[in-house]
Amino acid sequence: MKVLLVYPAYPDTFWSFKHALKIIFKRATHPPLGLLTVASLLPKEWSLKLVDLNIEKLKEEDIKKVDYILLSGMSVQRESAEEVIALSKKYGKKIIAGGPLFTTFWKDFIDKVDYVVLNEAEITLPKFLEDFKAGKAQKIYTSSELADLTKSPAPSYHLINFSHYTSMCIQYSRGCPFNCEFCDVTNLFGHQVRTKTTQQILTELENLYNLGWRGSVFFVDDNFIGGKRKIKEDLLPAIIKWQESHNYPFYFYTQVSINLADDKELMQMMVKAGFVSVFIGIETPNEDSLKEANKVQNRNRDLIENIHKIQREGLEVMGGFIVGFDNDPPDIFQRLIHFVKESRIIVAMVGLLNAPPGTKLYQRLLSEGRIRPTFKGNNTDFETNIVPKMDYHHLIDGYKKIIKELYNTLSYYRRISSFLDYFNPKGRFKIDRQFVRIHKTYLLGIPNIIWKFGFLEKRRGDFWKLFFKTLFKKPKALFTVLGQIVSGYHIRKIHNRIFDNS
Ligand code: B12
Ligand code: SF4
Repeated sequence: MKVLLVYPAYPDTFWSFKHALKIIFKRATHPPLGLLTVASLLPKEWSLKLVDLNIEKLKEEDIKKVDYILLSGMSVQRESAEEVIALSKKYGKKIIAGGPLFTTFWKDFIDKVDYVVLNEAEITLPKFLEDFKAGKAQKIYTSSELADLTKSPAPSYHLINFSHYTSMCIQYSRGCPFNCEFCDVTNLFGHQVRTKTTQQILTELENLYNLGWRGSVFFVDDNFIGGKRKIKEDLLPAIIKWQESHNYPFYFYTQVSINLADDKELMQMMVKAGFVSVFIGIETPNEDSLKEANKVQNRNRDLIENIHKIQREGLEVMGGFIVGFDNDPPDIFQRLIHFVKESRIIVAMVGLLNAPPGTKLYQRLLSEGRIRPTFKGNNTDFETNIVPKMDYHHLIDGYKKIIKELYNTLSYYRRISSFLDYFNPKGRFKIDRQFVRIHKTYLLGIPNIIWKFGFLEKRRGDFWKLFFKTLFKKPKALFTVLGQIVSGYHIRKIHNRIFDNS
């Protein structure tokens, strides 16, 4: 059996980082970990090829040669997924579809693909394969049971070409103990935090290492600190030991909840293990909106001080923010701008409140007649599927104001500079020289960043000020700062395009 695993292309969005990737000679930020895991669940005798459309085009010869297409994707990749389906049909190839897009919107695809194998493949795919072998495969496979991750196979990393990606992905846990109204993570992966074993993670790190990867690794967990005790007692000590014995080939980033700030020991262990940054859903500085969103973990705390605490321990904080809550007051935009500047968060992903189907927010707004049919799955493109309480035009104007204020070059560089004043990368590991040597990003990317922002772009003087400040005062933060400069450039480009079209 010859199989083609296809990952659809992202549109040009905040998270695509397309404009930044060009500068550092890369094609995508992350490989499709879902498909790499699915690949490991398929019969060993099948011949597999993976095509990530963010890296390369789907060639007609590739389709012609295979028996089946396995298609994955998120909601934002719908357009590209539809194109893959059309092309596969043109050559009479059968499609097996799975992953978040199809799990959420299977009804839209049931007549377009041959099989939908939904939810977690560890549960549904073996059942499908068994029936398939017996010649009695059904149209749809779904399950409310959640997978035991200790039985999830190591991803087939060998199917991808590392040199095109900025970061690899690894997953320790699924699920989140919290219950934020707008989030579909718990709907897809449950409340109970399920984890792989420490040994599985060490094997996966070892696999990446043996295949030659060096540099950034994203722990894609919904909330890496969802089960604190296990990571403090077991996982982190093992990663620290592994990193030391391998001369720190990797640095990590992940997603956590704000209560990380309450645990100094945990922050220090994460830094020692090689974590350099964390993404936190801050959402809003407005207490009533946090209450409305059931964001209990963010309530009744000094969020700015908490963020500073994490930064002082040596972790950069990226923040997710949302405007458009029912309880947002008219001055929310100004308050949010002030908050981001005070917190010294450089990359702040500010989005409009959207209600993904399946969330509690979706149910509530549906019953209030406030759901619109347009859900694209991307909350940073000035579109929303909800009817906000606030006047829609006031919301969009306010949102644009935030973006303009936070992402103009001067204000962005100033935020990096003030972040540097307080950021303490002392506890950070010494970077292994091999990874600088091996990684194209550093060999070619850094000179290109310096050339572009120091000689070609606007605000060159500000770039050099920032560059030398980092070099002399916080040299360990140099990669972070250069990375942020490139990210800011991408975000500006994305927003300019959206402003031009609106
Ligand atoms: C890493 C990640 C990213 C990364 C990289 C994505 C990548 N290349 O894989 C980045 C940061 C780029 C990203 C961005 C976004 N993401 Co994201 N992301 C994740 C995250 C945290 C982990 C994904 C992952 O690797 N999981 C581990 C693998 C093993 O799980 P999996 O992919 O789900 O695959 C399993 C099953 O789905 C299934 N499966 C998957 N594919 C297939 C295919 C077949 C044929 C079969 C049978 C089964 C199958 O089997 C796998 C094993 O169980 C998930 C949350 C999560 N817990 O999964 C969100 C998630 C996928 N992202 C989501 C969203 C909304 C986004 C953004 C739109 C956010 C935004 N507001 O802009 C952007 C869009 C990207 C873009 N460029 O525009 C949603 C998708 C919801 C949906 N229904 O589509 C999720 C589920 C989080 C959430 N609930 O909000 N994301
Ligand atoms: S903490 Fe994050 S992952 Fe957990 S429910 Fe809230 S938004 Fe979702």
